[in-house]
Amino acid sequence: MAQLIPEPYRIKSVEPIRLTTPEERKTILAAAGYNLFSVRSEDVYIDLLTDSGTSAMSDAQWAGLMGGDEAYACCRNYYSLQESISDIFGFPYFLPTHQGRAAEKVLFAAMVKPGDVVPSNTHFDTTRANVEAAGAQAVDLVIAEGLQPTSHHPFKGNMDVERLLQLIEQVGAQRVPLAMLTITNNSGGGQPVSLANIRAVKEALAPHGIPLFIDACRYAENTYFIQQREPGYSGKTTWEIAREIFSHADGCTMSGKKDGLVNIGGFLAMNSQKVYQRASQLLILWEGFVTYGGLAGRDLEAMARGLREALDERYLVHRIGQVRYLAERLLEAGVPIVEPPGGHAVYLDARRFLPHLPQAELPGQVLVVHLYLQGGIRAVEIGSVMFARKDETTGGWKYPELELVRLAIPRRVYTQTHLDYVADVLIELYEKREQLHGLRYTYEPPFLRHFTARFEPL
Ligand code: P70
Repeated sequence: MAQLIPEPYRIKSVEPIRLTTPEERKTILAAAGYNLFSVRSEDVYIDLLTDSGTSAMSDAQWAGLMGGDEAYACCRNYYSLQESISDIFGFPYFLPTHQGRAAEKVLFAAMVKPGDVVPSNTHFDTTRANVEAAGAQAVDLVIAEGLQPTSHHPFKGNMDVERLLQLIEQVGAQRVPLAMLTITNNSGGGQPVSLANIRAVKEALAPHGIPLFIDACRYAENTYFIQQREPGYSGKTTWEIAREIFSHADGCTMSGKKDGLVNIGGFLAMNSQKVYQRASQLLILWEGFVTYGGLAGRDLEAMARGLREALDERYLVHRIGQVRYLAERLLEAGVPIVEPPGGHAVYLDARRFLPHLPQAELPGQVLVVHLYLQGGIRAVEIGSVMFARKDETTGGWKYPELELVRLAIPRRVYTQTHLDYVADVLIELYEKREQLHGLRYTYEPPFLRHFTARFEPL
């Protein structure tokens, strides 16, 4: 039986949500061209599109908003954020940004030059795009187990250190201005990275003088996995583990929209004063003065508080437990998912769910469409719609290996009953899977296709 973990909070403020009728959903979907990015949020019952910016803030965070100091320079909330960053991450320098990708843009513009190579376990899409925008090459070096949906390796987000060393030797250390580690590894299913791996990566980089930056979006979830799974860490607090992780790094980028438990915000932090000075110039150009970086004083305060709350172990037990609960309910019914579940989402394996549909008929998107039709649930396709590439010479398609659908769980937003509802809808859908038909494009934009493509049923 899936293990039930009671919520470590009670509800003080509620936001009504409405389940539309199946007839309404049919009309809504057709009008949206069968693309869930075009469906109004009001027409969604359970929204699992992303865990980013969708968290519920605590009473302490809402109270913090009223303490917003909206002075242009050196507002008091900047200093409370400084204190949180110093306590958790230990970096002496930081710059607030409006979200994660802005921190990435500033970092790579400050440190990377054309022709450089930036290795990572797996670059998230925006990280890769910002590395490439700086004229450099983004290289993914996740361990082989990280790409196998049924491998039960405890740290599937780890970097392959051998391949990292080979890469440095091959291109020369002078062309590697920094290396990244994404914790947890979002593109690999929210899988954690172990402290042993973080140490090994740092040891591989240090003799070459290559700094290590961590994409820290889901750092708190990663500390919990280390505490639960890594030998020697069961007696350590998530706070101690966080300090140890970042003691091996030279800096980090952060989207506060994940483990910062806020709806907007991010930052870039580092040890090097030189990098800080260069990045400050770019921040002022693109985001705002160094003490607010595109955020209001109140946003800085909410993030300062959220970063601390995310390390609360009672919260993490529930958070990770909630994701695991949904995964277990689906596994019990035989619904194929990526195993083991990561920290922020359950990923359905659409190829095994709908084996009768070839990738040309977009099984991941079919599943997304039917989840909405069946139960008003919004998920996101991470498969052919997002990643298939057209061969320019033959006009044929090259399909990705994995055809997934992500059910991302917003933090502190949905209850046990909501997740049971999601599981029930999915299990019903699985029982009638043979009746589901494919989709084809009616509009296919040239890039970032998934956001604006339109479809029709075959
Ligand atoms: C997600 C969102 C954002 C992200 C991330 C990592 C590891 C940086 C960023 C950028 C993006 C998304 C995807 C699909 C639908 C909606 C939103 N991830 N690094 O859900 O941060 O968004 O603040 O610029 O995961 O995974 P930011």
